Amino acid sequence: MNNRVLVIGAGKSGINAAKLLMSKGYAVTLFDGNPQTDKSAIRKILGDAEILLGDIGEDDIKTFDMAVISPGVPLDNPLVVKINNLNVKIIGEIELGYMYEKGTVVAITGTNGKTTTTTLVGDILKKWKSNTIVAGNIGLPYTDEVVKSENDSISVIEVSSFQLETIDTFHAHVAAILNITPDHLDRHKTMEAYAEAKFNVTKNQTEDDFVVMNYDDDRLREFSKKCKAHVIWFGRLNKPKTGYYYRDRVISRIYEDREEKLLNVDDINLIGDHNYENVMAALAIAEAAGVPSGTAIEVTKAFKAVEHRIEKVDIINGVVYYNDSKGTNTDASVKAIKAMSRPTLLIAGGYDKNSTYDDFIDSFDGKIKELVLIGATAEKIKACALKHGFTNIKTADSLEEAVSICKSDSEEGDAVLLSPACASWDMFKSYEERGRLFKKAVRG
Ligand code: UMA
Repeated sequence: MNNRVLVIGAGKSGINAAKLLMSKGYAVTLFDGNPQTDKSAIRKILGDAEILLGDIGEDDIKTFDMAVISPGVPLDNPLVVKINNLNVKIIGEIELGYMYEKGTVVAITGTNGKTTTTTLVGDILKKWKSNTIVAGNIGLPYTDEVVKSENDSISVIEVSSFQLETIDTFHAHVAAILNITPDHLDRHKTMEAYAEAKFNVTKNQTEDDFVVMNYDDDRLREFSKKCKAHVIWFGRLNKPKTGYYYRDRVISRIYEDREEKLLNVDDINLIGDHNYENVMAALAIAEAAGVPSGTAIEVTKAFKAVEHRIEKVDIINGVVYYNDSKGTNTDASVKAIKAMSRPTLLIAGGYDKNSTYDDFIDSFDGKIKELVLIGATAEKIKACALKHGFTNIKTADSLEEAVSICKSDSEEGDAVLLSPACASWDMFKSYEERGRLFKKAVRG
């Protein structure tokens, strides 16, 4: 690597990429397209690093040997295009982190279930090897955590399609693709391009590696034909010849000639079929990483739902409140709705990612008794719901107002679920902020 590096995006990823590069002696310029970015907050972490806001001219770009981009910066961003045209090498922050990786990598991607699976795999591996690292899209930048890696450590990294677009030498000994359903189409444009980005997680894998994939996903079955790594399947709707299989509340390990019952899902704290898939994926990843199955099962039984993922907030006047703020696409929200066992008042709506909502509304299936809409997509979702004959809809100007509508319209025995089916970026900084505000409003 060369001397002058431009880091694009002054969020969590960019700041930590800059910090890592500076610690290695590089001259770093941190750039953010938002002219309002608070320089003083950044300086508290990066000291005297050069910070540029707004725009950069060609002459300045030419002075850099390399650029590192944050996941949220699209490759068709005009600055990124300019940098490319000027032949300055561009890598993503995951690739940068990998340059300093000393141990083995487990990389987990998929449209939904990434964080739950990554957290569970992290817990299992930590029980086995205390120097396990958990990082990535989960909210802990890889560039920050990788400095703790050792020759015998394992880094469990949650990787998004955004992060996978810009890897080069990144090599996962164990990769996992949990599922691929429509998401982020505003950025990737087509499902094919989105899937290709996810497939990148297997880039650089060899016959000595493993890839864990969902046997119920046709796209992944087709893709498996091209994988060099050994595939470990997990399935719920279809039984793989070998791999993991969930049926009648039991998860089993299927071998060519026999089946071994591993776990009854009534003995775990997660609910919903999608979570049983996450558990199967985690057990498969642990197996591929070499963890004894007894250890993996013991940790799985003790594991609790991750914050913002169908997280039970409280029971007030007989109404159960669930925070599923991580329901940032329709598929995730459909799963949350399916996991509800009571008549449910649903709060949905948010940032518009060019999604369609037909499947989401279809999944209501008599279970949703009222829909309270917020955010940029409120009118779009309302029109779709009316088209499907669902009429009990209210709109609110804020999340607090939506919670208060649900409080007055619900009755004992109901559930109130925040599962927006949309990203949060129209009204909030992140889905975490949205989820925390929801919890505050519920308890307030
Ligand atoms: N920015 C620009 N130009 C652009 C776009 C953004 O300058 O064209 C600037 C913004 O003004 C902002 C900064 O870039 O200051 C934000 O960078 P970022 O969007 O990459 O966000 P980070 O704070 O660095 O967080 C990122 C991930 N965010 C995204 O991918 C959008 C976080 O995933 C991740 O936890 C974090 O890195 C640590 O690795 C969040 C996410 O929503 C959870 N991910 C999506 C998802 O899970 O669906 C992919």
